[in-house]
Amino acid sequence: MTTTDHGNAIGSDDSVIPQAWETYKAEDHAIWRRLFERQSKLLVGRACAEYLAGLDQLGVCADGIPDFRKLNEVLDRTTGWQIVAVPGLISEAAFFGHMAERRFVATRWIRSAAQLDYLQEPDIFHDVFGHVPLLTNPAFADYLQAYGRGGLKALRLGALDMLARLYWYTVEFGLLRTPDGPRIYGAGIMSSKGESIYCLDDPHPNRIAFDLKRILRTRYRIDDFQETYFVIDSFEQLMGETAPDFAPIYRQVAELAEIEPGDVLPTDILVDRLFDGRTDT
Ligand code: HBI
Ligand code: FE
Repeated sequence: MTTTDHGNAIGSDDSVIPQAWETYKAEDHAIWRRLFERQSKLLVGRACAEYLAGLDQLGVCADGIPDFRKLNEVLDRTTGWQIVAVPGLISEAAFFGHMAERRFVATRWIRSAAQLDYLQEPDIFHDVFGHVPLLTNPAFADYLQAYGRGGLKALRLGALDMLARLYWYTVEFGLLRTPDGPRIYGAGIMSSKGESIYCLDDPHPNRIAFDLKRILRTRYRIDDFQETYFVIDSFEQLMGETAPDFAPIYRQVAELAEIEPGDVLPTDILVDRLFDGRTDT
């Protein structure tokens, strides 16, 4: 079992705890405010409209660390999701079990001023600012619940390495195609200053049209910005394409070679070219 910088062994404590919002100190709220102000400026014209609408609806703002009780009132009225607080990384079985029941697990600790730009594991800014706004979107909310159910099944089938790539390349690092160009919906990008600029503006990474089997074969980097982003057309597409039974898909994909993070295949549709008005052939 690995111990992380934050001192939690993954899966060592799956308990749901109170957020204990009253116990945050002025410094904690000040860190939230710095992070919120920095990201919310950057995300205009970069984050997808669904995300920005959710942020607004939830009342997540620069005032300070949000109180889960208030967020849960809004979520209850919109998609029926709830946020539950956990001490840190929890076991995969517990993580997917909550998700399958429309409960999103969020950490309650916030990074220190020295860790503003890089974290090895999620804190409340990543979890709440990055993930929670899209839980107000009905199609995304259904996708995440379906992912939780799929996660429990993948655990039984021994296919979690494959399925975890889908989470990574959609929920954490996904881009959405819009008439104005690609926009961010992935929480890992949303909560990162550097990557929210890099993923859209830098010529280096590949931006490839969503392709389920292709994603299940693609390794990912956890130590640097992504080499490849996958671009969906809509959250309905994401839900539709991941609705089928994955068991036969896992068997097919297991026979195929893995794809390295930066590889481009002849069959890939590069989205930048579509926006340039050139063809993808
Ligand atoms: N626990 N708190 C927490 N947050 C996560 O994002 C998380 C987790 N446990 C397991 C897990 N993620 C992963 O295995 C998934 O990314 C597949
Ligand atoms: Fe995350």
